[in-house]
Amino acid sequence: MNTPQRVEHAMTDKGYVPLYATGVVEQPWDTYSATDHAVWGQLYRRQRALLPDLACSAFLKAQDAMGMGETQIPRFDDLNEILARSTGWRIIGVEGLLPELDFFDHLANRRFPVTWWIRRPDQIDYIAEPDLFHDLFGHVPLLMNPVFADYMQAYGQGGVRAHGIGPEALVNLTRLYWYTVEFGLIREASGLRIYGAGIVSSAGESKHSIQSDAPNRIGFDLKRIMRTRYRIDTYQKTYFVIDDFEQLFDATRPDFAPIYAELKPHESFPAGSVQPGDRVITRGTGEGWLSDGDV
Ligand code: HBI
Ligand code: FE
Repeated sequence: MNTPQRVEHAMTDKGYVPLYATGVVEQPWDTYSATDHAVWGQLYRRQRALLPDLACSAFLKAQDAMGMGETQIPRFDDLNEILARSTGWRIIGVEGLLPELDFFDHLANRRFPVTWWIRRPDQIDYIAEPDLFHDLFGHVPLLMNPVFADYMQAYGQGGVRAHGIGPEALVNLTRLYWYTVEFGLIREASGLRIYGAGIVSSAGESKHSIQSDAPNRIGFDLKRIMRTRYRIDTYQKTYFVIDDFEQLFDATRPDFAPIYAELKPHESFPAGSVQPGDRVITRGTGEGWLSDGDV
């Protein structure tokens, strides 16, 4: 495998994070080693064994339709042929986490940035930053769903606007991404199911988010989410549950500028709190929660 083009480390609200070169790169598929393909295969098999009872049907259906499999790391070009025909989205290769405005601009133009490199075997269970497995296995399948695909674009457009409004607006909007695109749950006839990429790409959190008594599960509420801090280094203390993807897309119809202004004087909520007015689906026991570390 080539070497990722890491540019610098920067202190952010999420701690000390690596920043990468922002250019779009061709997926260097021929440079993946047997170990890289084996890491993909191991992660793919483990998640696909777990997810039939845990992930939402749209995710599972889309992943099959895209032809992702365990034998080798998928080629972006192959996935793009299928994506282009279904929703007009396209994946592009990137070195890793992008500055927010670059990231939003890609989404606003229906381009999803996928990290081209995959984690090492000793990082199978946890990696702090997005790699190819998280981006491709976790995020890309739902881009095949027309309503979710439109939500992602609307989010990117909202991100570009929030970036122009200021840092507090961006914090509000980032929480929406976190509690939906990364860690969202959806109600299906068979029960609660996962759609968030951060969950479907994690064996531990896939089980925890659906089966554990520890976390709160609360009905989706845009302003509530925008005020809620989150966890980056432990399982979430709270998951927000949508009824369908239309609910998510509809939430992005209003102009967020007045909402940011309304929320500005208010304090944020701790990640594990239950608030008056919450539609509580399950109130968590809080077992195993660390008392600090919300961001
Ligand atoms: N860059 N490549 C990449 N992938 C992400 O998921 C990502 C990013 N940059 C910023 C970012 N996510 C977050 O700040 C979200 O708020 C959008
Ligand atoms: Fe992600």
